[in-house]
Amino acid sequence: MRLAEDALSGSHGPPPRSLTILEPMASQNVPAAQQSELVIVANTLPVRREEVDGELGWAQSPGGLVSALSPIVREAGGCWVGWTGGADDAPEPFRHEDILNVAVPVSEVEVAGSYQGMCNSTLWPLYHDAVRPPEYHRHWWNPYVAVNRRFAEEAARRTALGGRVWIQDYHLQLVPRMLRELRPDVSSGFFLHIPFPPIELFLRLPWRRAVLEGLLGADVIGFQTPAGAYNFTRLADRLIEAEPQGETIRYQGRDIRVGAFPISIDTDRYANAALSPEIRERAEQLQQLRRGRKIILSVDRLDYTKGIDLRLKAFLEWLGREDRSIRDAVMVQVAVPSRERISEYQILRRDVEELVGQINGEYGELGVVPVQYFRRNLPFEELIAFYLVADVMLVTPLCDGMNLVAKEYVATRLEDDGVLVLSEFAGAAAELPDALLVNPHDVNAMAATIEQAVTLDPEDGSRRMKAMREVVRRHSVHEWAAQFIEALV
Ligand code: ADQ
Repeated sequence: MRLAEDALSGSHGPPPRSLTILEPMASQNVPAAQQSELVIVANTLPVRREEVDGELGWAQSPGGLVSALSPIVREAGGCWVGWTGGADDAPEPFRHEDILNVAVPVSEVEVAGSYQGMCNSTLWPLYHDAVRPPEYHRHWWNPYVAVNRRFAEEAARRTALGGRVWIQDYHLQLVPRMLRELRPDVSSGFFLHIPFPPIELFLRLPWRRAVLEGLLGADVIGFQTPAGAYNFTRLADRLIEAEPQGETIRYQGRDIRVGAFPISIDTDRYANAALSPEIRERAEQLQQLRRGRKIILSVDRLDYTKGIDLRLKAFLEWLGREDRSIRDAVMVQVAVPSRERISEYQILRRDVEELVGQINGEYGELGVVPVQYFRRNLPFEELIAFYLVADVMLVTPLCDGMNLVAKEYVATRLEDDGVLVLSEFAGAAAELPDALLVNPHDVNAMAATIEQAVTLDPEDGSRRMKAMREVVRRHSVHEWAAQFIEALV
């Protein structure tokens, strides 16, 4: 059944401000010779300011996306349009390691309305199963539109005739359509890093039609999982006159490809790091943590979608078993601070820290602490050393687009040992069915799975890890990026 147009606008006043009427532009003050065949558009630039020899310069940002895309963009003589992350901070376009970085200015009011508001307090919780209530504020929508328009205009200026533009993530969902209006000659793709929600949730969004039409401006729309692609296709069928036909949607005379492009990691980088003598030495030092106990590790951004609080409750429950004690296992929770200006994140931090205090207070003994909690960003080498000593890796998000931590752990287990406990609701579960899969909302089941993990038959564990390692070996982030760009012809 298709929803009636009236019903769409009726409950929310007039239909959303039209996104159209952007005049097509040819090159707009960037000479053709300086335009790029391949343009990446992402919320942030692939570089960040860093002090080098006492002087402020630019350094490549950490993270899989940047390391996967940089070589491809470089090879294509390409350009990256993004925000520096600072309010009103827009240095002139500059080259860094052969990539032209074009900074888009975002004002302080826009950071509050678009980034913290619409992106992180509306879209983020809504797309993650509404595990926290999304907030809908009309005064956040206009800054979101304005920021998207600025990104689209910059991408339009920078792209060569017939070039390709790849737009990343939920911050920029209106850009594909705006770009099409400005530059009908370019082909564009959009990739969503977070889950695309079921229609029943998406329809709550007051600006649902504008967002859907924004996305449908792309030629290729990629999701982490087939479920995301399915949700999107079903929505397009219900909400507007789009006709799904297998892997494509026919809309306004165009065929739009919709599919799953599961992201991965730089597998070789993790596998090589696991062989590094310095990192192995550091892992040996970390073994001191063990003192006869199993090491259970979790590594997350401190985000309410990651299920950190329920996981701690499950560990508490496991410790309470008659046959278990703090001499059997230590839990190491590493949490990198995130979005700290948003109140839901402040509440989460307080809850997590209270739980850690409760467990350590109830069960700890002099010199034996059951939960080791580190609220910080670990350097890469230290992260790998932690992966190497972990007997059990608990990755239990309530909802997650993919979850790279699960894949990173697997990639470092060169001896096929170690047990991955993985949430059914992480995109990674679709590719790693050999993990011990768990429902993160079910604290009893999680406690039982922790028990299963610490007692798993080594042969069974090794078979599972081998199969998972093969998956991440075969499909790295480099293949992911190449496949998507190839689809953009
Ligand atoms: P994130 O929600 O940020 O990404 P994730 O995929 O787990 O989640 O990536 C986090 C990255 O940060 C990993 O590379 C991890 O190693 C690193 N990290 C986390 N905590 C750390 C710590 N304390 N110290 C150092 N490093 C830490 C979004 C989506 C995901 C999707 C990715 C990529 O939410 O579902 O997998 O994008 O598409």
